[in-house]
Amino acid sequence: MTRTLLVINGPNLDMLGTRQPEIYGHATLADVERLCRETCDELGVELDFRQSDSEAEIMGWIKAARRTAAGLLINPAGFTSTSVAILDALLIFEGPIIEVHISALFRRDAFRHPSLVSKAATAKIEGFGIEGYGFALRKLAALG
Ligand code: DHK
Repeated sequence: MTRTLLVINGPNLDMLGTRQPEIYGHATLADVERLCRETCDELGVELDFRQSDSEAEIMGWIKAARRTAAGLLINPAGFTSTSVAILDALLIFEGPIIEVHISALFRRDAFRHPSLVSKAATAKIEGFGIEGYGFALRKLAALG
C-alpha cells in the first residue's frame, strides 16, 4: 500500500504570496502544494495537503492521521507559541513529525521564538523559505 504523508498548514498560510512578502516570499500556498506534490511523486508516496485557521480542525486532522499517515509535516504558524492542545494531539501521533517554518523565527519577534509543539517533533526546519517543505518531506519519507 502507498504510504501517505500529511502536510498541515496553520492560520494565515492561505495568504502566502500577498502576506508580508519581505518575510514569507512571493510563493503562494498553491505553489507550496505544487512543490510538495512534485516531491511526493518523486518519492513514490501519497500527499495529503491541508490548511486551516482553526485549532480544533487541525487537532482533528492530527488525531485522524494516526490511522492514515506514515509521517506528518506541520507548519503551526500562529499556533506555534500558544497551542498546548496541538502539542498534545501531536504527542499521540506515533510516526515522525517535522515542524517547518518558512521564515527564520530566531531573527524575528521574541514572542515567536518559543515553540510549544517542538517537544513532539522529530526535527525542525526554519528559515529556508518554502524549500523547507521539500526537504522535510524527503526526510519523512526516509523515516516513516
Ligand atoms: C508562519 C506564521 O504564520 C507565523 O505566525 C510564524 C511562520 C512563522 C513561518 O515562518 O512559516 O511566526
